[in-house]
This record gives sequence, C-alpha cells and structure tokens, in this order.
Amino acid sequence: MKLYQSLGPNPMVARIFIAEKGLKVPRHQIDVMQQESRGADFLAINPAGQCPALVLDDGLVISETTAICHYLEELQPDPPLFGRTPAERAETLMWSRRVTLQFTEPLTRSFYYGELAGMVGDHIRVIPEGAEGLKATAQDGLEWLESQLSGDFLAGSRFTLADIQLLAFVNFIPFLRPGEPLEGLPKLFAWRGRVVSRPAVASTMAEDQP
Ligand SMILES: N[C@@H](CCC(=O)N[C@@H](CS)C(=O)NCC(=O)O)C(=O)O
Repeated sequence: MKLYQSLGPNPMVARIFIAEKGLKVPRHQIDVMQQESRGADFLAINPAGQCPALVLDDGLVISETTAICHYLEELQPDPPLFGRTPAERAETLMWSRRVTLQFTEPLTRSFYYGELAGMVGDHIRVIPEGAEGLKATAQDGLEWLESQLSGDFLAGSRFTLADIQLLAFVNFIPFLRPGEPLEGLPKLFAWRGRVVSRPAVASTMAEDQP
C-alpha cells in the first residue's frame, strides 16, 4: 500500500487513523499548493485530483477519506474506530456525517472561497460572496456539536473516526485564520484535550505539517 498525502486536514485524518491502528503505510507527498495534485501524473492516480489517495498492492486506488478509513478498519479491526457491532458502526457514520455536513464541508468551502481563493487551481469554482456565510454556517455547526456532546467523545465513550475528522479540521483552522477555534465552546475544548493526549494523535500531529 502507499498513501498519497498532502497538506490539509483530510490527509491528516487518514494519517491519524493509520497511527491509531498501529499500521505502517509508506507515504508519498503531493504538493497541493504547487498544484502537483492537478498534474497528469497525479490525475492518473486519482482523477479527483485530491489527497489522500491510497494505492493498494494490486493497483486499486481508493480516494475519499472515509472510504480509505473504512478499508483500513476492515483490514485491521482493532482498535475499532468505526465500531464492533452494526449499531456502533452506524452510530459512528451518523456522527461522521454530521461532522462533515454541519462543519467540515462549510468550513472547507469558506476557505476555498476566502483565504485559499485562487491558490489551489481553477477546478474549484470560487464564490467569494459565499465565504462569510459558510464560515458562519461552520461556526453554527460547531456550536451544535458542542450542544450535543454528552460523553468523552462524539459517540459517547467510544473514540471514533468522527472525532478524528473533527479534530483534524479544528486544528487546521489556525493555519488560515487567527484565533482559537473553540473559543466559548468549553465542552469541545475539553474534548480536544482528551483527543490530542492520545499517543497516536499526538505523534501524528507532531511529525509534520497539518
Ligand atoms: N472529498 C475528499 C476531499 C479531499 C480534499 O479536499 N483534499 C484536499 C487536502 S485536505 C486537497 O487535496 N486539496 C487540493 C485540491 O483540491 O486541489 C476526501 O474526503 O478525501
């Protein structure tokens, strides 16, 4: 297997997931800011032109972070980061989807339309007037997640893919916008402390760029 990775929160999700599983996967760095991800060589690997992409030994390419993590969970079920039972796995996917729809998608779009406008190529239509509204929508999403957090992690006592996704995107915000992203969100603030104290998370975050 080989993981094509880059700057950004989605590859960070894959790397944390791999570290939590105790897997060792060789990596190849793609420079998205130099638009290497839009070059013919990388488009031949992932026509979506984005990272991460996982190339299996038989040549099959899996992109989309959740699909990569799903594959790795099947390969290495322990520790479970989706879940051990059908109900746990569905609950994890529910939280993952909520994190994506309510927070990471509007946040990412707000960056592409704002701070990153014109910096990653013309494959993403930039709608500058949408940036502020999407930023506010992402903030609304964070506040909703704060209101829903009732255990140590999003899925209660279980640390899951949903926590990894939320952490990777929360941690990426300060690279593009000054300030504490969890200001005024005490439950999420404490949640982040629990997540970053996990050895696999801490070592992955320390090793290179977000
Ligand atoms: N839907 C994809 C999104 C991947 C994505 O947006 N990756 C970013 C890095 S975080 C990227 O490659 N951006 C460069 C570009 O879009 O050109 C996933 O879930 O993996």
